Amino acid sequence: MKMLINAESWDLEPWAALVRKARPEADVVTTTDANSLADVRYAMVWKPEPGLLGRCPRLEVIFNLGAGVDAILKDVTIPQRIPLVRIADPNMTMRMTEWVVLQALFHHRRMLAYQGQQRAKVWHDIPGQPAAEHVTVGVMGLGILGRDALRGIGALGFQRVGWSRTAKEVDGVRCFHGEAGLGAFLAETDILVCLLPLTPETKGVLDAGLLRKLKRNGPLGGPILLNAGRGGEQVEADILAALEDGTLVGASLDVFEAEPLASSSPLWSHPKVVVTPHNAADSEPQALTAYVLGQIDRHERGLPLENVVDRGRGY
Ligand code: NDP
Ligand code: OXD
Repeated sequence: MKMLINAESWDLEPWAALVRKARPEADVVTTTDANSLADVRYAMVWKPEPGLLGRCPRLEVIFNLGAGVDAILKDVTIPQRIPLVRIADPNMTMRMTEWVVLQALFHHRRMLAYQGQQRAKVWHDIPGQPAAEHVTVGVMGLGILGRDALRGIGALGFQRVGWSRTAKEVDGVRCFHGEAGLGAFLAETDILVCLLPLTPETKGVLDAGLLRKLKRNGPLGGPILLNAGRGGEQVEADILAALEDGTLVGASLDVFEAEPLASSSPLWSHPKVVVTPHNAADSEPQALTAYVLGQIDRHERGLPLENVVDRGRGY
């Protein structure tokens, strides 16, 4: 089998070495001239250069080395007939759950304030710490990542609500769906977690109008926003304004409208904001290579590929 590996700004050699080690018979290429691409059957890619995949005449399956496919779907030259498989792997899922639990607890336990007190050498127990059972975490996106994050959050005793496009049932979680369910979902939410894919429908969804619908009289003094979905889902000017006027009391953002986040962005030094560099759920080469090779194995045994993206839906 011949495999192409291509990823914007990544060192490709460790990935190629992993594939060659697991499949010594594999012909792995990272070069993109016509000769190299002629017999490529599988492509393992992350934000590949536009037009590249359309130049592989014998391509059978594309493996997107991430869960989100918004970047690759921008390339309209990729033939529709080629299945696009995304990552859905326990290693990545667990990392995201860690990020959500960490950030939720960070705000719940008022760590921004305690860090400020520590710097000022102030010994003060801020009164009114609510128990987790009195705080509701609401997750937008009840997919692989959203459901596992809710599992992790549930283990700590928080109340849980979730919102998705279509109706869902998740044990212990009050589920809402669609435009009609959004208002009621937000009205119950103290800590809002966005784990939505970026699509035309979700672009800019985290705006002033939505933030104003979050629960106003909750035990944390106001709502908190955690976004590890995509930066295109948030309106950063609205988030900053909401933090100023008290519509939000804190935020943790892993993704941004433009990445890397510009040094001029006020988010970097905002006292109520935690910034992480789009690494909530990093891609670990060993785990993701094993996932891709497992899928190729299924494909070659005539079994259906898993986690094939619905391009019409956009995720
Ligand atoms: P899934 O495809 O498994 O789940 C997506 C969920 O979003 C589904 O529940 C879906 O609803 C819901 N959804 C999609 N569109 C809408 C909409 N218009 N309204 C309401 N709900 C909607 O995705 P994953 O859980 O695997 O990943 C989610 C996203 O997380 C990725 O697309 C990516 O952007 C981001 N991500 C970020 C990472 C990081 O490091 N920051 C790492 C990995 C992923 P339904 O179930 O009804 O279809
Ligand atoms: C992903 C990401 O989509 O890392 O996997 O953002």
